[in-house]
Amino acid sequence: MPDPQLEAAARAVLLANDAGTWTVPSRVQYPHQWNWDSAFISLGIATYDWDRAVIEIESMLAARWREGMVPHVRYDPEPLADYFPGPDRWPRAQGHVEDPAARTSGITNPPVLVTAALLVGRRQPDREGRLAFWRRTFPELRAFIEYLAHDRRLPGAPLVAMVHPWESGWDNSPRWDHLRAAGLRPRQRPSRLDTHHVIAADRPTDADYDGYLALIELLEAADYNLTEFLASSPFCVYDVLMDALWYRAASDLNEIACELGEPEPVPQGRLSEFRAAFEEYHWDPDLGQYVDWDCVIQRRISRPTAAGLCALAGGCASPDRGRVAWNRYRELQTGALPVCTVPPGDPAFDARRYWRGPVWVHVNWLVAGGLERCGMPDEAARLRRQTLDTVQRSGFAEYFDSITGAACGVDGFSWTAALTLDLLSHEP
Ligand code: 2M8
Repeated sequence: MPDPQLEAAARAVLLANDAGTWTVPSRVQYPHQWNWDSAFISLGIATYDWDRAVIEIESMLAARWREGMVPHVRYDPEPLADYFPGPDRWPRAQGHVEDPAARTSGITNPPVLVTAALLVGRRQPDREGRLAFWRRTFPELRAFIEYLAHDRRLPGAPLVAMVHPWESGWDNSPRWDHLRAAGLRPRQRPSRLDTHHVIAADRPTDADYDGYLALIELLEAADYNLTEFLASSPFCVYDVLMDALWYRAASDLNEIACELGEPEPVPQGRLSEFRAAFEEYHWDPDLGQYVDWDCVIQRRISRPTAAGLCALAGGCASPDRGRVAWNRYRELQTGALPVCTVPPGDPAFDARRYWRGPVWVHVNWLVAGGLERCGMPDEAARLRRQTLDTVQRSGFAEYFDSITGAACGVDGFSWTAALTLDLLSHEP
């Protein structure tokens, strides 16, 4: 398919998934609004309909909590029966939502939405229109960044404590296998809906879902208070990607403030303190990779995955270490397509099973941005082209088999289509 046809097909996917003021990731599998999905989706929509891209971001912000958190899911009241878990699993969460009419989950996602607001804004050539959008959204974008910095801060480090694998968006990554090993059981175990449209062998296991649901119960019991949650939870991590994307979002928020003539909301001193902690907690000198940190047992989760490479997009990692990490990972992923989320030599590797090895377009988009920041523009350009080739061959799938390149998960997936548009728009 030549690029103009690919572009038209990508737009058609986004139009088909348009729910009015937001875009669902997939009509069949995820019929609500997802936080970081909408951020990536807005980047694609902005290539052809700026006003609609802005609405995508603002409708997500409209589901915010009084504390400033922007939840990971905003539920559409219509298709509630088509997705599990629904808002009934998060009853106390509803008491935190600012808009009494909105229904949300009780956890968040990496704050890509702030970065999307900067990038989408920049696509508006009319200065007044661009500034008006930033002025409207600035207070909520800022509150989201501050929520993560304060309400998710543990004593000792200025990093972001993450309380549920769904917050990372890498649900069943081997990075979170210690949750499965903890053997938590939820009080109730209703039947899952996610295996109706995708084969069970490609999705997280029932044991993973037990952990996800049990953590929701612990969060509910603590009424979303971090200290209370920690008293009983075996899961709390510094996710390398959450931290990196917080840093990126904080820097991008400063840039928006500068455009608006406002003082920097996140002072440089705070950013450099964050950078130092990022290196201390996340760099694994033996692996030569950025990895995650388990806040419960106070140790690194020493497992190389593509999350550490995505983190290079945050701009807080050392470019020298970034180059080491990329070169090591390239050796590890021999035999698989770039960038497989888990390298083939890892005992948990599965080329098709969700976050345990496949290739995802938004992962490659982040890694390519990180390679550029670390001074590897040619590698970045090659990866972007390889990513477009995969989509050309296999379509706008949710994700791709990292050995064969075959489409996996559900088809007609929004962020795959949106980032295809963004990648095409930057092609030389
Ligand atoms: C997946 O996560 C949801 C739970 O939030 C699920 O499996 O039901 C992940 O791939 C996540 O990263 C993504 O944001 C979401 C919607 O595309 O689906």
